[in-house]
Amino acid sequence: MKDVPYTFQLEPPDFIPSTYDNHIQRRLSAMRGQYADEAALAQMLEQEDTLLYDVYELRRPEIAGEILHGISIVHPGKVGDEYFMTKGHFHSVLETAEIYYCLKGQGVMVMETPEGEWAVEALYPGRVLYVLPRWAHRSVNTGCEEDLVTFFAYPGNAGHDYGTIETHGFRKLVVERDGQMAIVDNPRWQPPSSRA
Ligand code: S6P
Ligand code: ZN
Repeated sequence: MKDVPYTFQLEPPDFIPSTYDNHIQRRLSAMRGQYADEAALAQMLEQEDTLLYDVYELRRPEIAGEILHGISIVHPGKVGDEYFMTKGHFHSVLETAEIYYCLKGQGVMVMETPEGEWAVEALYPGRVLYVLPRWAHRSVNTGCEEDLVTFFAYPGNAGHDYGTIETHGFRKLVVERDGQMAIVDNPRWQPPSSRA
């Protein structure tokens, strides 16, 4: 971890930071239960535990006042008709926001609040997205061939709650229908008020 001000480069075509501390890779096997078409996921897993996304982090103390930041790269592909996506999470400290800046590719951010309000915003190069405090977020690559690359920054004390999304999923799924991106209801999702 650096103890003097620092810079790093984000260069095309890959935008992998010129320096980073942590490289996380998430594969298909980490997404069991998250895709609507479980048979398609099982079938794909028989062939290969495909890499879905990479995250490159610059390490900072996980405390208020710091800003955690890095690069997220979601690769192109689908499970059934549902695009490759991140696991998605709420921040453990709900009242913490996040900024995303899209550097490459085409995609969307799927978001929702604990009360079930939802939003989907497009991501494309040059686009900045402000994820409000309290909104869970998942990035989805809707492109055919290109990676979806975003720079992200969020408060050091935010933490991650993956469990709520793992259990209930997001309210909306992003799928391909007749060659186009479509937003559909997640059949697994229940209103927060009716959850056990
Ligand atoms: C962290 C921030 C991103 C994600 C990354 C992977 O708060 O939102 O760095 O960690 O896009 O997504 P996930 O849902 O697997 O953490
Ligand atoms: Zn986040």
